[in-house]
Amino acid sequence: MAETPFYITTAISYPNGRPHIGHAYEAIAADVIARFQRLMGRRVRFQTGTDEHGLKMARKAEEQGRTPADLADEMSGYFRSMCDALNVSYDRFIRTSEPDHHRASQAIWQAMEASGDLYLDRYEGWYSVRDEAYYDASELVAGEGVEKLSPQGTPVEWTVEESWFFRLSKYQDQLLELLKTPGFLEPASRRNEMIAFVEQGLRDLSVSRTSFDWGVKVPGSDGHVMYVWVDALTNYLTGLGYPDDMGDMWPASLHLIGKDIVRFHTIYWPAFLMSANLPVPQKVFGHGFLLNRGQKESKSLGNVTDPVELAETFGVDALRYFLMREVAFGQDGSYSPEAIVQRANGELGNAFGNLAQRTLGFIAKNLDGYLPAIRGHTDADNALFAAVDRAITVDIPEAFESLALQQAAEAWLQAVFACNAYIDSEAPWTLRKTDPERMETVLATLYICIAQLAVAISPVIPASSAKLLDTLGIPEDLRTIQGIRSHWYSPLAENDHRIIAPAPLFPRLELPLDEAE
Ligand code: ME8
Repeated sequence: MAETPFYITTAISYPNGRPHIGHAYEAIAADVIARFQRLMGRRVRFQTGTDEHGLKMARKAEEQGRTPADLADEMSGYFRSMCDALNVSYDRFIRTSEPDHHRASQAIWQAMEASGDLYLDRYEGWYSVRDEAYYDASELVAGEGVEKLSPQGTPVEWTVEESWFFRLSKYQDQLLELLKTPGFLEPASRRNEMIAFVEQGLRDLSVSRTSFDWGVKVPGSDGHVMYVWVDALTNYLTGLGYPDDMGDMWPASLHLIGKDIVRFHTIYWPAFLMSANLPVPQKVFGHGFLLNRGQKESKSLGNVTDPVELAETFGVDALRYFLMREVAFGQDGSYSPEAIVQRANGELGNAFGNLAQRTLGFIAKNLDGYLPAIRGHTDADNALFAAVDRAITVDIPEAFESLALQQAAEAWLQAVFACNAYIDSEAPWTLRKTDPERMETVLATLYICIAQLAVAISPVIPASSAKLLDTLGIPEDLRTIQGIRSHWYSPLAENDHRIIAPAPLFPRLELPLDEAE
C-alpha cells in the first residue's frame, strides 16, 4: 500500500495581541496529533502561523500609532516563540504578509474568477471587526440596551461599500452533501448547526474591501484588497507551494480549529476550493474552548494567562499532558493551577515517574547499572507484556487516530497502573534476597514495558519521553511503535548499556505562593 502522507494545520492566529491559552491549547493538540502520526511511521507536514491582514489588525495598529506591518512583526514573533517554547514541531510557520502568500492568494482569486464566480456589486450590511465576519440581520442578537451583537457576542457595524462578491449560493447543494459526509466535520455535534445554516439558503459573500488597504491586492482591481478570510484560508495551500506543484500533501488530512470558526472552514473554504477546482480538505475538527476556572479570559476580568509563563511555572510537558488529559477533545474545558499540579504530581510524577525511578534506581544500585538478565517469563510477566502491547498497538493508537486525545492518555495511564500493580506484587526488593535471578527477570520486564510506554506517550510529553529513552539507551530509530515492539532488549543488554544514577523525570510541583493562599 502506498504510504499516505499526513498534512495537519492549525488555524493561523491574529497577531493583534500576544498569544493566550487558547492558542497554546490548539498548537499543542495539533502537535500531539502530528507527533503521533510520525510515531506510526507516516510522513507528516505540520503548518501553523499568523493571520496578519484585515481591519482588526489595521485598527489595532492605528490605536497604537504604528503600522500594521510593525504590529504584525512584533506579535507574530511571540506566537512563533510560544510554539518553540511549547515544543510544537511545526514544519512551516507561515505569515500571511509573506510574498509567496500574496502570490498564492492572487492565484486562487484568479482561479475563482476564471470559473465565473466573482462579480462586482455593492455591499450593504453588518460586519464584525472582532470576528472579521459578515452577518445577516437575522443572525444578530440583542445586546444590552439598543445595540445589536453578532451571534458570537461581538459588536457589529453597518458597512456600505463597493465590493467583489463570490457566488457562494452556487455551491449550496455541493456543500450540503459535503457537510453530510461522515467524518468531514467533527465532532458531529458541530455538523447540525452548519447544515442548518446552509439549508437556510446561502447568500453570495462579499470578498473584497475598499475602505482600507492592509491586505492582499485584488488582481486587476485597483483599490480593492481581499476580504481577510479569503487570503487567510489560502495559507493552507501557500505552505505547500501553490500555485506551483503542491506535491502529494493536498488535500489536507486535518484542519484543526476552534469551534468559533467552523463556518469559515466548512462552508466558505470548501466553496472557494470547489470554485478553484481543487480538492476539499479531508477533515475539519472544531475543538472546544479553554476556560480559566470556568470563565472566559479577558483583559477586563484581569485573568489573562501567558501560556509561556504557565509552561515555565509548571513545566512544558506537565502543561501539555494536563491539557490533553483534562479536557474531552471537542468539548470546552477548564484549567487552574491546582488542577495542573494535581494531574502532574499524581499521574506523571507518582504513577509514571516513580515507576521509572524505582526500576532504574534499583538496577543502578543493585546491578551496578548493568541491564538485568531474562531467564524465562512467568504468566505474570506475559500478562503485563500483553496489557502494555494492547495499549500501545490498539487502545492508544485507535484513540489518537480518532482524535480522542483524552482517551489516548487514559489508556496509557491504565497501562502504567498495570506496571505499578506488577512491581508491587512481584516485589523485586524481596526477590533480591530470596530469588535474585527472578528479580532480574522482573526488572527486565519492567524495563521493556517502561520503554514502550515512554514511546507511546511521547506525542504528549516529547521532552520527558526523550530524556527517559536516552537513559534507557533506546536508539532514536527504535522510537516508533513498530521499533519499540522489536526485540531490542537482549542486544542492548549485550552492549553493556549501563544505567547510572537516573535523574527524576517529573520534579514534584508546588502551587506558586499567590495561588496557594
Ligand atoms: O480565528 N480556547 O484567529 P484567532 C481554545 N485568524 N481555542 C481558542 C480560544 C480558547 N479560549 N480562543 C481562540 C482566528 N481559540 C483566525 C483564524 S484560520 C485560516 C484564521 C482558537 O487568533 C480559535 O478558535 O482568533 C482559532 O482556532 C485559534 O484559536 C486562533 O484564533
